[in-house]
Amino acid sequence: MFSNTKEFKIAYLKKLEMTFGTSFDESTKREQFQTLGAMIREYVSSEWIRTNEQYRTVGGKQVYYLSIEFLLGRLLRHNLMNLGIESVVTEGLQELGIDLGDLEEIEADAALGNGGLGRLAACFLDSLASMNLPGHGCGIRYKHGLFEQKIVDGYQVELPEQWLRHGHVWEVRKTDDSVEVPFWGKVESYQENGKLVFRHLHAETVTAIPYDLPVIGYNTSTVNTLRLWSAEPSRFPANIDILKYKKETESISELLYPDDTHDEGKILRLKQQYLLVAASLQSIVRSYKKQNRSLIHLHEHVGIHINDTHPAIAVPELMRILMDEEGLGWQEAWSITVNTLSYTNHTTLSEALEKWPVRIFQPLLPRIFMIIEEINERFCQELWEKFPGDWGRIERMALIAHGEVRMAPLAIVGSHSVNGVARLHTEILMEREMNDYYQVFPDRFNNKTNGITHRRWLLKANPNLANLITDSIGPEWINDTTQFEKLLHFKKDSVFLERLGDIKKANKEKLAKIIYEKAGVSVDTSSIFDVQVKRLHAYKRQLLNVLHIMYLYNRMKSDSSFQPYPRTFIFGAKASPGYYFAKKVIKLINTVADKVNHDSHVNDKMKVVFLENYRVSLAEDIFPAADISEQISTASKEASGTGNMKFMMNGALTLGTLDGANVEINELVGEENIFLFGLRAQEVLNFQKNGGYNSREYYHYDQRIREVTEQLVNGFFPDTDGEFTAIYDSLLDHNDQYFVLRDFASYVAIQEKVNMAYQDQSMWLEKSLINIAKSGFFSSDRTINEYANQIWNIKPFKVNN
Ligand code: 26V
Repeated sequence: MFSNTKEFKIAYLKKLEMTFGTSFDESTKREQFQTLGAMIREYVSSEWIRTNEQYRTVGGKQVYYLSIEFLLGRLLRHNLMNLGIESVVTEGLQELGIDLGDLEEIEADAALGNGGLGRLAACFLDSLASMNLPGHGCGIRYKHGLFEQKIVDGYQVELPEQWLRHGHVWEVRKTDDSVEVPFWGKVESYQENGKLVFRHLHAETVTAIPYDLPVIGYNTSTVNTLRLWSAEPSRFPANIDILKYKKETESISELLYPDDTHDEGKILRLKQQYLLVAASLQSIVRSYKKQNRSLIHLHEHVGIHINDTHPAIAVPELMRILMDEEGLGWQEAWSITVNTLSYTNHTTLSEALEKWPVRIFQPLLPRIFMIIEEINERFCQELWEKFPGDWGRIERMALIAHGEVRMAPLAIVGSHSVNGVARLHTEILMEREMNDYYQVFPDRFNNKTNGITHRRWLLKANPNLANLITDSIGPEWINDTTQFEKLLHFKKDSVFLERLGDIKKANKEKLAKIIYEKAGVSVDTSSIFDVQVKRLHAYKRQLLNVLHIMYLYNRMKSDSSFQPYPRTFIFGAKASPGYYFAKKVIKLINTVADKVNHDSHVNDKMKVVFLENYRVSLAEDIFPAADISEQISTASKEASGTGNMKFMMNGALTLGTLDGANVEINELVGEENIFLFGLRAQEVLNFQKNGGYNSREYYHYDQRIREVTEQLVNGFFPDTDGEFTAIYDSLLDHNDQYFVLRDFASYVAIQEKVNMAYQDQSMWLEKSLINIAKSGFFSSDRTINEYANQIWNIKPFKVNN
């Protein structure tokens, strides 16, 4: 299509005129962006077609990653980079007077996810394609992604997100591949040729329309597919209120995680999950059958991955297809199902473990419910034989109990592999949370420590650091992240370290500009950039971070000899719209920021910044600029964390608890190159099991704690009457479930160590270098290789062109 700048320019101008019927001089930035996007998509289409064709005819086993979230972010520069045409395009545009950076800003983030789980899915897609692995994503094309956050008067305000307003240039609508998905109705059974058959009658059907996105591998011909489903009305059934039906149908793919505090919201969420599963499985089976293969061998050619429990209905749905549509018997269908499916758990928090009331589940998905009942019956029978008389165990382990369908147990029983996402997390699953199941299926459980794509989070987000690495150790690290370790040769190389310091400084200046533009705060780029960016949740303890800032403020006000090294505390976080406590913490951060930033006694030494609307594209500017990575969850609560890995890869030092993947970070970099504090996971779990923690004691014995907690409620912050009572109560009346006060002293002490350490710049840069050098382990290429070899049994397949 084009192989040099000149050809690119000609093709680009022609495309722009043809698409928009306008001359280049008259065109808007948006038209210029859309033109470029459309061109790139066309550019990959022949490779996309070839990949699909060869997968169908000569390729081996393929895997499908079912996920209710894909947090893709922007795709323009990522795609250009992976295609290897970034410089041709940049130059061509430049010659036309266009800055690629400006066009990039036009693209809306595809924010079809909340946080870590969705971003992990996006990183995995990049690794699959870049390593020539036949792996595709299946998700939902939400009309509105995660809400846009505004901070008004210190409060979070949620605006509907509108990423599709101008269309999504990367997608292709595939009407001909649409499938029907039935809800409600009744199931009838009757005998046919001596066999019991089932029919789903009077169902309300919706049409699932797929929109395909190309997933372009780095420097390879592989183009995999992310298929996102959208719900539309089917042939309008007779005698119904058409408008109501249309609205109800379209609402299925309207919103990410609709509010599910009421039954109506619960029904909608369950509909979303079934839409994803039923549409994806039909489409997978359809394309499998095109290969003229019998479904008896499905698991030899197809793997289906259940990302958290949201797609766990894949277990009964695959059983339904194999039995009701393909006529297989139970035993045969069950063995194919278990061998095809695998499941990842992403959290042990009980409020996030899905359970559906039978009264909702059964009428909405009547045939699926029947199959779960049968799976449950047979499973409980097996348990009874294994543990005769142990009623308690059977009740704990049943898939349906106390009027609820339990999704995690369904996924465990119906999959051949169950994995956690970091070593500690997997241990906690096996030894505690899922120990009952581990005893029955010890071989199913395994660990796959998370990873991140170094192509987006280093090569793209931090080009200067990427260049320094390439200059120093050659470019092989891009395809093989074990090469990162070669950087260790430069530990004592002052020229290298100085360049590393300069790059960090430049990245901080870039972020400082953004901070000034977005938040109106000017920050000192020689201060320590101390960053906590992640979803807002009590267990992640943004509160501990703010209380420490309040303590520093108090001490600086009362003791003029106390002169800590200058710091900029940076926060970014969205709170779930119905999560009262989390929203109060956002208000508190902004209230403290206001106080600190306007107090001339302290504001040359410290600033507090809350960056609104934290999202993938903003994250790409934040990670490269951080000095300190705050990973301070209550030990045992964070399954893995992946932001911790992004910071590390960009040379920030971790300040954290021994939780999630911080455990592996610590092991890799060694205790001198990380700042650890706080309770260990085992201690937290013991307190939770046996009691013995009394937060009031810490309040009484630690004057610093007394002062900061009292300031939440004593008018210290003007016009905040009653504002922070819930926070105060959580700490003192509800015994501080997340051990904030218990870990406070240890947190203050480690922060003092950070102050000392930062003042020896060459030492600091050496630590930073060691972190980068050891971060290769956290490439999602490593993670995906483990999934491919140990769970999915898929092999790289080089597409021929
Ligand atoms: C989500 C929510 C949303 C509403 C408020 C309550 C609540 C509680 C927990 C969750 C977690 C959902 C699952 C999830 O996103 N887990 C994250 O998965 C990441 C990728 O494996 C992992 O790095 C994070 O530690 C884990 O929290």
